[in-house]
Amino acid sequence: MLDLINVDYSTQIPNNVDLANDRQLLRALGKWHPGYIDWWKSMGPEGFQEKLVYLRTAISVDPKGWAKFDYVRMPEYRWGILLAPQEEGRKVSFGEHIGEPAWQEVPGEHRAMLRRLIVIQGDTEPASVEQQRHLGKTAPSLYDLRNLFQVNVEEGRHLWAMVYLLHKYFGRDGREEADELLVRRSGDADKPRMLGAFNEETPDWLSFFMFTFFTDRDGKMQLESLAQSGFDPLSRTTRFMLTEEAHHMFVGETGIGRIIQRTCEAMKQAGIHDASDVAKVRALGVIDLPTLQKKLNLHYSLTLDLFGSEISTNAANFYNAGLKGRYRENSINDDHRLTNSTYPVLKFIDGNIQHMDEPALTALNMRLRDDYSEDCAKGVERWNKIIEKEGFAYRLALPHVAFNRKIGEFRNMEASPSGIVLPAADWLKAKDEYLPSTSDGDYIASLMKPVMEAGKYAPWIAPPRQGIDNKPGEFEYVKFVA
Ligand code: BYC
Ligand code: FE
Ligand code: FE
Repeated sequence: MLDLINVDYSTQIPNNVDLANDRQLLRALGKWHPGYIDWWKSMGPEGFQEKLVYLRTAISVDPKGWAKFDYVRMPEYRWGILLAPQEEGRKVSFGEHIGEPAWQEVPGEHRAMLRRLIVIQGDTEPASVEQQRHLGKTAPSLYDLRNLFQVNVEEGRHLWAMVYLLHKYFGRDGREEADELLVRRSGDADKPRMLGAFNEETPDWLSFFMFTFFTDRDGKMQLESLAQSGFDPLSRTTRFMLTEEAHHMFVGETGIGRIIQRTCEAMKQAGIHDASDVAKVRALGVIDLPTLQKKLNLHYSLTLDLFGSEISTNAANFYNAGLKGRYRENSINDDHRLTNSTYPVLKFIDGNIQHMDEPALTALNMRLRDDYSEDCAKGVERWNKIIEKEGFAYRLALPHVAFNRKIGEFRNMEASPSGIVLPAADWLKAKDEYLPSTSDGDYIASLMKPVMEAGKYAPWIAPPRQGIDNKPGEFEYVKFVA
């Protein structure tokens, strides 16, 4: 067994940052690492720490072969520090520093802002691992169990990625922030994680798939924006993180897709034509589509809150400073300064939801949220294709952005999923039709019985079309005897 305290950091941590020759960084990481392992063991996947899991490990940044698959015990996973290759002559591509060479060191005037962005990004990564800590116990298959752990170890690596930046570029206060990242806890009353959605529970596998579809997709949008950063190490770090993020969203999209598939097959077999007949569908032991819609409503609205306020001077400052760009900044055809342009922002004015043109700079959160919604809508359409193909008229849809919000324009009002403004009393009456109720939660919980036999699946979810790493159906993704 690998000695976790006395790891040879220069060889045990896959890296392309010449770690072996950076004594100071090695020393700092060496001090941080035991705390990380303690955190992983106490807050990471419960009950499976000694099992052998078939995981991919990032070992290089070569697009053709950046990962290798093998059985590992999770605490021995080789969390690496990998940055996308440096682009020769890269320039700041937006904001007031546009055209200046990208920074290889922290720009002094923007230091505090930059550190805060890195800390917020870093805080979400361990938070999600904490939120998913208990799911192993109820996994619907070894395939899904392995995917959960894959997502978990990679979120762990994303924490490493941010801690690397803090240690390497921010000196003592960077090290203090890195320590704090191991102190906060998802859902803790005294030391919660920084952003709202990361303090919510992930009580069941339907939530897990919705989370990886919706919330990991916020990760994608935010990482894409940070990948534009004029601070080159942040850009290169987040660009590589995006390679891994694709799999997280795959897990969510295919997870929900397989649930839909299974439900439709069961309804067809039982001769049920009306997918909204919840009682009849539940009698089959599968997840009815209206409950899926409610879970979707919940996770989408929680995730929209992660974009911050529609109008934000923080966002304007991040952009002006060249620290955080727009989604696909470089393919947008404008001045990349935004000092004279506007953007239509959805607002709540005199009891009505309406668009208002606002200065584009302060509307950047809204713009990114719009890009996000568009991306989500495509995924929902792919789910609808499955329903349609199975011959049902039911449709899933994203709720209106004003629905169930706690941050921004719509935080002090209530709206239905279709965007109709509701008086508080009406909202309270209708709430259980829009969001998962206690009895919905109980029903889903009743289905969450683990299936731990290779090649077998819980009755509420269809098998995947393809194995991970092209493995056959019977493959033992998690080994219980070492
Ligand atoms: N909860 O100007 P405002 C991921 C605070 S997910 C609590 O509207 P801003 C992942 C805000 O901090 C991606 N507080 O917002 C996914 C500010 O506080 P101060 C994570 C909130 O700053 C799955 C105040 O309210 N990465 O990677 O423009 C699994 C006013 O805020 C919230 C990032 O988010 C909230 N929801 O935008 C694993 C990127 N929203 O400054 C991982 C980095 C706002 O007044 N972060 N507040 O004390 C950012 O770019 C920005 O901080 C935000 C907020 C977009 C989050
Ligand atoms: Fe992540
Ligand atoms: Fe992720």
